[in-house]
Amino acid sequence: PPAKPVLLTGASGNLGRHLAKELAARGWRLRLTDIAPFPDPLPAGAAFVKADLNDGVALLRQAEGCGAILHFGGVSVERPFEEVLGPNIRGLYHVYEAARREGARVVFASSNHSIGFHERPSGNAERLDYDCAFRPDGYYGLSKAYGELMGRMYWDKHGVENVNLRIGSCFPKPVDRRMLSTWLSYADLTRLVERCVLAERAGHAVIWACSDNPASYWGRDHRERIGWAPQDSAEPWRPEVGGITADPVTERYQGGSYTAIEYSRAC
Ligand code: 15L
Repeated sequence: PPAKPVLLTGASGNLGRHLAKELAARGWRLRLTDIAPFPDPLPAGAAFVKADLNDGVALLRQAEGCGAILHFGGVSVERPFEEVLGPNIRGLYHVYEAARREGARVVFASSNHSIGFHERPSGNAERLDYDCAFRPDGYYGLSKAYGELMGRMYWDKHGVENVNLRIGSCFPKPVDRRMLSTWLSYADLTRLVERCVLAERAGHAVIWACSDNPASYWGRDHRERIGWAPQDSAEPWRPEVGGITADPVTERYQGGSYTAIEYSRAC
């Protein structure tokens, strides 16, 4: 386990709950926080404090003495701008200021929606690399792009290390056709987060956080630097997941249905 405690925001969310349980089982000392109460029995060695990401003082207090902040908090789906602003934009600033003060590394739950308006590749040759242009597919995706850029700035200016996980679709199993490309298993997520914290050096890193899916849209990233490779694959679920949707916008872009929300471009 890491030498210092680790702060986990968004601890009461689906991924937060899973990480809290798994990392605590590996002997990690965890500080958990969320605006919602923690719904499970508290794992051994973990403490929970209810707090809003808008509250910078609370975050500074929670991060005291921590060696890493796993930032999984905030709005996790497309919402109106005003709902995204506080938790996802101001909240990120509070996380990074706390990390700067503690000399802590940030592991940021970014999303494929920061690049969602890239078209889906028709073959392996066209896989997207980590340094592709941001093409956010809504206010949520825009907040994730902003978070990655904030990591870029805090590394360049203050030497705050950060790993930005462009998570595809992290669910117990793939449930639609797009997830044959984007699915990330819970087990691959846990191993990824472990490496993000334990790796000797991170700098500013970007990782395509999906399992070893033959149909993946994504190519090069910084996984070698942190020593991670996915072990699971979405492919065994192919017979179960069903066909393509009826919506041409959803089917055209990597972000899927998020790209079609309030889509009003005439072409
Ligand atoms: C996300 O960023 C969401 O948090 C998650 O609920 C899924 O919608 C996922 O993207 C996805 O693209 O499948």
